Amino acid sequence: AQDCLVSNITVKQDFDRMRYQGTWYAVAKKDPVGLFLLDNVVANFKVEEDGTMTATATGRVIILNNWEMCANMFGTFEDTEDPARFKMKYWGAAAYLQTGYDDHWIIDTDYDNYAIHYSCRELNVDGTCLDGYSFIFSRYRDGLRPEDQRIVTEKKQEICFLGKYRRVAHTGFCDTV
Ligand code: FEN
Repeated sequence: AQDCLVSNITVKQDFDRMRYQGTWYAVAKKDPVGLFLLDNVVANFKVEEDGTMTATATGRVIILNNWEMCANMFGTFEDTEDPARFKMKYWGAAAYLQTGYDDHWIIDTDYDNYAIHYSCRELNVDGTCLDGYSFIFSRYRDGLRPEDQRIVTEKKQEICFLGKYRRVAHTGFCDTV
């Protein structure tokens, strides 16, 4: 999708939600407009007994008066015709956290090392993404293996977010939750 049309973005073929389960550490993210998770982002995916995919995520946020908190977020995923494209309903454990309903696409993953997630919230009239966010996840806190970095850079380019990512620090701030 080098034309940057959201409708031309390809996702992981035959996405296997069972193999995607467990802990993923965010190593980089592209932020959307508005409130989001700052850093120390860790997600945990699960497939429920009825087959529904769910996830929890934690991350550092700064609320009023510069108060640092760990946000505990929950997501449930609605299936679509494409196994790698979901709609995610999300909400926070605390009432001050925003709720939402976003696209949640798995662009690529090898299940054991890396994953590239993508969400476009708003389209431009030309079909490119006006407001979206993306996470690069690793199974390991320390980051991606060099061989995965090459794939990830390629995919960042395909989703037209190359150069828009920031590294996600893991300082242990949310480790006690
Ligand atoms: C994802 C992994 C799978 C599970 C979920 C994910 C998405 C999380 C989102 C979090 C949004 C956070 C917000 C924070 C907020 C993809 C990681 C669920 C989309 C919106 C503040 C900050 C300051 C304040 C109030 C609220 O609301 N932050 O004063």
